[in-house]
Amino acid sequence: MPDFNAIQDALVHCDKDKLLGLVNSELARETLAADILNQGLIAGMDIVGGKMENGDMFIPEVLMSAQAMGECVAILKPLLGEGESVGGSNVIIGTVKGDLHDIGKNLVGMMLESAGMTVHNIGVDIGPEDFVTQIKEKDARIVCLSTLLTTTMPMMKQTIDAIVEAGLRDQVKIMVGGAPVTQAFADEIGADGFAPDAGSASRLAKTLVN
Ligand code: B1M
Repeated sequence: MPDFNAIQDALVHCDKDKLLGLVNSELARETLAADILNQGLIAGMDIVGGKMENGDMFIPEVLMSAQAMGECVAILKPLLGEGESVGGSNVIIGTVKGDLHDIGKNLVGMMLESAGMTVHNIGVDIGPEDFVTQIKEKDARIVCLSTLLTTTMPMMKQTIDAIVEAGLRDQVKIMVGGAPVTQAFADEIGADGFAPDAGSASRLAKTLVN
């Protein structure tokens, strides 16, 4: 039986060495990478979020957990295949201005890459004008906007408005996501699609380009 609780516990206690050891031993036991990610790491990060909210964990500790998770995700990355591939689609993915969260956005980028798309991960705290520049430079067909903060959700609308103003709206499909984002919000701001997690983001991207 996989021990996802031990993975969650090591993540919550910011114990990177233990966490890496646990992830590697689950892989050696042939536990699926997607299960380690979803039931171990993402579930553990939810506990971290609750503790952060209650004041039981502070920013430096949360950062250490996030960094440890990032290293584990890098190990899992080659094993997170997503079925049939869709080549040739240039994707820009970034976290909108004012927001520095990047783990979920990076996971979405990885899933799109494993679906065969060319992904340009342009980072965090990206302003509308930088998205516009990158769409032009990379000749993008899909733009993915991520945010985890309710305070930066309006920045998604501002980014879409800037893409419209730059005359690029017909060139790109725009996907939005991140914990506070909903389908209703995506509709309200004029996005082409919303996905609640990395797996569905990859499926949505395939639908949008076909
Ligand atoms: Co922050 N933080 N944080 N944080 N942080 C949250 C988001 C929060 C919910 C914690 C809490 O209070 N419970 C809260 C937001 C509250 C709100 O706005 N409603 C919060 C806050 C308040 C803050 C600060 C303001 C704290 C402060 O300074 N007082 C600050 C903001 C800094 C800033 O951005 N300007 C801050 C800082 C940080 C750290 C730097 C310490 C660190 C980030 C490190 C990093 O990313 N490199 C951090 C972390 C780690 C979290 C939590 C604990 C975990 C986030 C995470 O990585 N989850 C988070 C609480 C939580 O989410 N439970 C929290 C795992 C990740 C796999 O999930 O990112 O949701 P997620 O991504 C999912 C889906 O959302 C979706 O797919 C992903 C994979 O399945 N998805 C998309 C994401 N993007 C998508 C795009 C798509 C489609 C799907 O299409 C385009």
